[in-house]
Amino acid sequence: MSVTRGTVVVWTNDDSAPHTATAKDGNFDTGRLNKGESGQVTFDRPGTFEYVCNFHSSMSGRVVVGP
Ligand SMILES: [Cu+2]
Repeated sequence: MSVTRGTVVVWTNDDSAPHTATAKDGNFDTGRLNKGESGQVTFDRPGTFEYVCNFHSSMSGRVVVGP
């Protein structure tokens, strides 16, 4: 997803399995999100931030933060 600087991104787990949104570079981590739980991260600097799920290595995404 693409967002502007300062955006708070919220991940909500609607799945029955637990997931995380964990930065590949270690800069953020929602921790374990069980069904119905949410985690949020504020993106306050520009760049491209890749993340994965700690439980399912095939699940990944990226947040692109504009200036
Ligand atoms: Cu997962």
